Amino acid sequence: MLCMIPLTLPSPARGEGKIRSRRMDPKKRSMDPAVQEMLRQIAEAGIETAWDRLEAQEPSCGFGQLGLCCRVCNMGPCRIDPFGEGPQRGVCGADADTIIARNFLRAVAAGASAHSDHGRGVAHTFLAMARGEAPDYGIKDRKKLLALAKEWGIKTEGREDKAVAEELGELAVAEFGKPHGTQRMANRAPPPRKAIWERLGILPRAIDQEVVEALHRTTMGVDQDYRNILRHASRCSLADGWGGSMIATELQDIMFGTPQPTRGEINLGVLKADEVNLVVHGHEPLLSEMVALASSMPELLSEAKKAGAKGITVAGICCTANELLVRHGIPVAGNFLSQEAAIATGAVDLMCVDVQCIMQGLAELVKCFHTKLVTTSEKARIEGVEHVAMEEARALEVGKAIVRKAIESFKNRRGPVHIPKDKGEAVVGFSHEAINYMLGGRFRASYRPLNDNIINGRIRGVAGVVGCTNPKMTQDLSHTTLVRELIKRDVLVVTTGCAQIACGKQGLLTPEAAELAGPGLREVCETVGIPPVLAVGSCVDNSRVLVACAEMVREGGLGEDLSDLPVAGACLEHITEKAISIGQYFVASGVLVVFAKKLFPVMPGSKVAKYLLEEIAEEVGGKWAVEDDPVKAADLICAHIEAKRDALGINRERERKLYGMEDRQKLQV
Ligand code: BF8
Ligand code: SF4
Repeated sequence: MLCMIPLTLPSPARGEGKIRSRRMDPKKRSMDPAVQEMLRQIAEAGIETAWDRLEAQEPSCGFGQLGLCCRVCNMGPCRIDPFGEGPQRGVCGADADTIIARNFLRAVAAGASAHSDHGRGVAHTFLAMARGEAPDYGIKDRKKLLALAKEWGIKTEGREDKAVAEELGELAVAEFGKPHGTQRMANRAPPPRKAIWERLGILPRAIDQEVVEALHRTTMGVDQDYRNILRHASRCSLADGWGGSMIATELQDIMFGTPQPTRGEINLGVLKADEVNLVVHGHEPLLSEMVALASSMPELLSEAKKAGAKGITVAGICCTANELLVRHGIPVAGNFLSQEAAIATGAVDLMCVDVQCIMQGLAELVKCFHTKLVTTSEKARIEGVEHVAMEEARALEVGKAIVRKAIESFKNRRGPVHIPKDKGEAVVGFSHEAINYMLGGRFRASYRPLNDNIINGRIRGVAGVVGCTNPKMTQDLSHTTLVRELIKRDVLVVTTGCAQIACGKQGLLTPEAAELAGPGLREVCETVGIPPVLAVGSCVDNSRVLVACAEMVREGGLGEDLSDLPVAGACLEHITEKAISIGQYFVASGVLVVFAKKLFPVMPGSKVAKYLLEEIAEEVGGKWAVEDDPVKAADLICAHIEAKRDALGINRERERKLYGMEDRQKLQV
């Protein structure tokens, strides 16, 4: 029996959870054998998980799922009958499309806020570092500092690095709330793309302004033209992708190092029975970098040994994990749906969380184990959970205090732990710079060889497979099925977020996975020594994918704009509003984006659906597509990629080759 302390959840939910857990086949809940193993343990102990809570919520509200529920004012809540029999307008007169579009824009605004507030936090710490007010942080990638400074018109010659960084930090902080002008990072987009944004009036201004305007427009009685509302969704999301997220990525690289290919291990098997296990969970690397640093300090290692542990293992969950993995090869315990399973191993001595994707259910769950849960961000506290405030002026000290708490907690272990053996090897850290270098040949880093291999057809195109793991789907199944299909068809995959962790668990992030790729992609991977699935980082690192796409255009031979490229994106297990923002900024950047049909919060057949799935392409070149089946999603992506190749005129070579042997033999007959 795992659970030593009675849960405080209402008994019906708990009791039902227990019965359901026993009934529900763990294989339907997750394809990850480690999570399946833990789900069996959890069911035995009668502990509830996100899957049980989902079942308790079912059937999910159909109005909400289709975006038809409006609660923006107190004449409502109002809902539109999707079958046309009940009310077709809210009290204010809003119709279905206005309501769906408003909900969609609000999701984008919330998602953009999450990424961008993370970015703002990084920018503030960066500025404090430059001013000497955050002494534990420094400049790890000087080259990137100087390159970004130059890009932003900051004088670098004859100046101290810290002076350059201070000016850069001030400009970065200003990107969030400057009264005039547009996002500096948007200048990285190819000129025709920027021209489209300018023409449509969606070139993003200050990030805060786009979010505030989104909330204003969607209050009762303001914007009532779904197209106009959704154009602002584009603008707001662009402030995320080409603004807040990109700033987060760039400044984190300067402070913590730009990822380079490095080895790592992924899944619950990274936890160690005889070591202090400290799990960092959330999204911001600011504190977890310090925790990781502290865990390797001799004084703390000797304290751990005195407590009877062989060492200290720091492992990550969610995007904090991805940040540490791609920069330092620090192991990953799991993705979003693994967070409860990690605690249920009984081997996690402390879980330290920052912001985003942290289940409140953890606070109850840890009561069943010795695990100590600690919140660290003023923005994200949990009732009843100890708070250790992150302070940038004494960050390493805070990191050390957290490691000491983990060591203390290790002493309270209550008997045998249950750690699944599963873990996947991975080679990760394919930043734009690393791709440039790896694929760029021996003499000069460039995207030329990547472009050439796309043009010659060995690589058909590039697809981003990104995002969450949703308990409404079997964990990891859609992501990894899609990835396997794509690489089999010679499509190079780049991945971020929980999808990246899903791929890592299954060994898809190794060079050996090239065996699963089609002959063209395999040849390229084996020649260069890269995996067919490139791990790019966290969800804010989707900005790296934008930069890589812009670089492919700049390199030449694949068109003039991002929308000309044979590329696409997919997120088939999405949960968060952040994923909607990411999807929208890729669409507005000219890319096809595929989401699961059953998770897409837009009523099929509505005008909003028609706009997002079709008409928007006439404006921005990109569009959404919806598909639940990952194999069919691969079909969609490949058809799109081939259509782009046709338009570029680079499929001619292949057609001539196809005409070769067989047709000649026929002619001879
Ligand atoms: O930002 S992929 S579940 S962890 S939201 Fe959350 Fe989704 Fe995972 Fe990272 Ni991204
Ligand atoms: Fe209802 Fe209109 Fe108020 Fe929404 S804004 S809750 S549709 S009255």
